[in-house]
Amino acid sequence: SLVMKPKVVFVLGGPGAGKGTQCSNIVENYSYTHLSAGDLLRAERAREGSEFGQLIANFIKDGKIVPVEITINLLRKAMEETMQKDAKKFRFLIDGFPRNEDNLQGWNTVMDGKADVKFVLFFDCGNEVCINRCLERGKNSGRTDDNRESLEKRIQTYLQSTRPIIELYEKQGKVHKVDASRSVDEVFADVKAILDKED
Ligand code: UP5
Ligand code: MG
Repeated sequence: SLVMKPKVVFVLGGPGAGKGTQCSNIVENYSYTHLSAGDLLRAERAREGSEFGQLIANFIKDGKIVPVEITINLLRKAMEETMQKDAKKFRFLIDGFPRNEDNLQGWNTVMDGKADVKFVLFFDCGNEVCINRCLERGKNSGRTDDNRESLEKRIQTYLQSTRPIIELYEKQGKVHKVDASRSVDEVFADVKAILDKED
C-alpha cells in the first residue's frame, strides 16, 4: 500500500513558553497530530513495568535531557500508531524535541529518510516569563519539575543545550520565530499566519 511519509514540525521554546497550549490550538484548526515528547516521557514514567521509569523521573526532576534512545522510540511508536489507525494523519507537531545534540543525532539515525522535517516553530519567551508561568501552573499541575529548583535547571538546560539546536535550524532557514511572551490569542494569530503560508 502507499503510505505517506510523515511531515513533521518541531515545536521548540523554553519551559512554559506555551508549546503545549499553542499545539492544542493548532490541532483544533489544522490537520496535525500533537506529540509532546515530555508527555510521552511522563506516560512512560507512569507505565507499570517500565524499565526506564526511575531514570525518567530523575532526569525530569533535574531538568536534564533523557537519553535519546528512550525518547525516539516513544516518538516513533506514537507516529506509527497514529498513521496505522488513520493514514490521513501524517502531519505531526513534535513538541519539546530535539532538545540537544544527542536528540538530534538520534532523530537523524532513526528517522532519516522516514520523515520530512518541514520547519521549526520557535516560541521565544524571556526566562522570567517562562519561570513565572511554570510556577503559577505548579500550584496545581502536579508536575515534579514545576518548582523553583527544577526550573532553574530547566532554564539552564534550555540555554546551554536547546538554544544551539534552534540556532542550527535557523542557519538552515528553517525557523519560524514567534514572540511567545504575549497573550495566547496574540501568539496564536502569528502561528496561524505561519501555518497558512506553509500549508
Ligand atoms: N500559558 C501558556 N501560554 C501562555 C500565554 N501566552 N500567556 C500566559 N500564560 C500562558 O504553558 C505553560 C503554562 O503557561 C500553562 O499554565 C499555560 O496555561 C500558560 P504550556 O503550554 O504548558 O507551555 P510549554 O512550553 O508546553 O511548557 P512545558 O512546561 O511543557 O515545557 P518544557 O519544555 O519544560 O516541558 P516538557 O514537557 O517538554 O519537558 C519536560 C522535561 O522532560 C524536560 O525538562 C526534560 O527533563 C524531559 N524531556 C526530555 O528529556 N526529552 C525530551 O525530548 C522532552 C522532554
Ligand atoms: Mg509542554
